[in-house]
Amino acid sequence: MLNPTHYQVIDQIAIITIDNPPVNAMSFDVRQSLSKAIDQFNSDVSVKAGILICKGRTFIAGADISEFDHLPFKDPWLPEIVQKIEDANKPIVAAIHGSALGGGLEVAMGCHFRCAIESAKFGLPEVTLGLLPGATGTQRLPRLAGAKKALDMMLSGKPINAKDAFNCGILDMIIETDLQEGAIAFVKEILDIQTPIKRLSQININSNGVSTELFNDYRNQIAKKSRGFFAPKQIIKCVEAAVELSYEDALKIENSLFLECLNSDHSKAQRHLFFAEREISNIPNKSKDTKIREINTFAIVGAGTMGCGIAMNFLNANIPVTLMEVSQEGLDRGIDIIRNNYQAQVSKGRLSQEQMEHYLKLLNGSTDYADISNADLVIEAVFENMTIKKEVFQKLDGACKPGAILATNTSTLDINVIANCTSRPEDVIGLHFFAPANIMPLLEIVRGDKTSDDVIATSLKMAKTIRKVGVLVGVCFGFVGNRMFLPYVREAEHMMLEGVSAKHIDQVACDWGMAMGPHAVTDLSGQDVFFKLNDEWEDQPDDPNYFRICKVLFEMGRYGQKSGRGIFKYEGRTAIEDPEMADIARREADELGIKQREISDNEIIERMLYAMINEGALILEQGIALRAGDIDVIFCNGYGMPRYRGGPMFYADLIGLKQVYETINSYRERYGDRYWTPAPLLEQLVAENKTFAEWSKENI
Ligand code: 3H9
Repeated sequence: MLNPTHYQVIDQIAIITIDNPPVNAMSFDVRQSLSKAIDQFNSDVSVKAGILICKGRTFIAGADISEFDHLPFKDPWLPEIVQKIEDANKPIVAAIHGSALGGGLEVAMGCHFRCAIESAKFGLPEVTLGLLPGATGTQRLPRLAGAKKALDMMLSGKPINAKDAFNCGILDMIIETDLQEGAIAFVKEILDIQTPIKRLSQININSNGVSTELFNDYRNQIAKKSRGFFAPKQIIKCVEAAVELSYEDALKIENSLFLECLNSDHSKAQRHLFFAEREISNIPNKSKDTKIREINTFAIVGAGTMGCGIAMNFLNANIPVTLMEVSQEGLDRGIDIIRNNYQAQVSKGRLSQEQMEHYLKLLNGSTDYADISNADLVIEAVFENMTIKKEVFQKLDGACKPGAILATNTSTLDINVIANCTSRPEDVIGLHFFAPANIMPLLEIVRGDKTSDDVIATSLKMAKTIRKVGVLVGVCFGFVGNRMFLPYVREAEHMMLEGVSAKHIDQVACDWGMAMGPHAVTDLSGQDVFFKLNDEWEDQPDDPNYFRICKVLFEMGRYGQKSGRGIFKYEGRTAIEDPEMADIARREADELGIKQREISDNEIIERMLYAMINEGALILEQGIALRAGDIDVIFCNGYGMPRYRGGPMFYADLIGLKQVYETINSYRERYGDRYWTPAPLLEQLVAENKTFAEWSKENI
């Protein structure tokens, strides 16, 4: 057994140190060794008090999430450890740096006092994993900080800082010197003035202002904010129990609801994403010697909506950026877009006026390529047209210094063609942001055939700097996200021809959990955008049904939200069903010889998702995405897929690939081979009884 817990005595104070890199997660070895250390502490007559502290970059960051897939848990389990600490016969103080998260904060709340350095963070992020704080956290935090604060922290999952933690009672002291020295001084003070030990399980919750109404308010809040998620409702139940029942009885509820969450598909999906989002930085065959290029100066070419949104990412990270346009008028318009975006945030109280002014000061405008000749990274965000992009890249090639990274924000075009029109294709990469670019977390990092490893590594690092989820993908039409999204929308559209209303299709997608229905999305991006996007695609299916509605709407000038009418009618941004759409669909169906019929909700969701999954399988076998998990990360960060579904490939693994395969074959019988031929990889995995996740592990 490893022994990650050390016991040492200084001035009659036991220093119990956990050392389990990288984040001191409460793995079995930590639990077992900590349990022994507490036994030693209890029986050590030479000590008067103890300090629980951690080595490395952080305090305990929670239970070891990787153990959650291997039930039953090995004893001693975390709630027992927390209780054992609280039951200790002498005071124990948690001394915190870094983050005390989840089980880490629960362990700290088992201690009798808590002190921390000012930079420390405190949180119960279990909800982000589809869980609840199941090591007595739902019972202790309301006792320490009040039911409202506890609910806010547990339902948002967001950590708070030391000052806030001190103000709400979580912390007894903020230490301004060295943590261990400060904690020792704090313990000595407690001993001197004989401060009574605080055992949270034995104190009552302050129920002032806590009523049924409060809980109902939270239920209403989560109905909107956390639509479809399972764990938030269970968290509220636990806090309600904490207020209404004895500690012991309420704890039984916490325990049983924790297990329910843990075994739910939601939590499995969210845990999968936790690891998948960390795995994206793991690039196979990357040499350890790959250097990161130093990038300090940034420029964006193209001050349209996209370019401006991209620029805001840098400004928001306090990084100066130069925005370039060909005309002064276009540049002024772009700067206005950015100012108006920030102003809207100020009006909503999300940003201070001062902060906005600060960001705007970081923004420079230019209409001259010479002004960006010194940029370390230039992102082109001009009109989505190959001729224009080539022109811009030739200019960049001439203007930019050697070693500058030249990136394109194209969403579909061939990066290799763009790269090859420069004299330095190794410096060219795709950085595909998603609209609205200042908000959506996803960034597809598209490697061209000649993109150098250091450009890839630098881009991945840059994504983290501007707080984007950067996923490395390969070149093909639409890369990963748009390539898979097209079959999803194709089916949604085709079902309109078959007689299902756009509203109903969108409702089914939203009931499944999507943030928006497919038709609302195409109306938002623009039917013109979807039409042109397909039109640019050399391999567009030779099929008159393909995106037929989109084509007709484009020809009618019904572009969507921007023209007030697309698939829906718009009053402001509110979509209203347009009865004319049913007529258009019927007319087109007649012309194409498509029979209209009733389609079940099950078929609606299956056709959209399975078409997407089948494309995902092709993408995997072609090496366009490195892992199935990368595809899942893309869809949950850029396409409004709910995290509790875990992404399309996880969802397919969960349903079972055999079922997906058989269903695709049944659609093949009805609709033909063109769109419904199962991907060879899907066929292979069904034969081998494997999942996409297993295949990804073996093939990385
Ligand atoms: C819980 O506590 C349940 C209890 O309430 C009830 C139990 C009964 N476990 O994020 P990073 C790994 S649920 C296992 O890149 P950073 C991570 O995978 C838990 N592994 O670092 C990565 O591995 P690799 C509640 C974990 O500096 C490496 O550590 N707690 C865990 O950007 C570095 O991670 C949470 O949800 C873990 N708990 O951020 C907190 N945490 O290098 C989860 C991390 O192989 N953790 N790893 O890819 C975090 O939020 C961040 O890791 C943290 C550091 C902010 C701590």
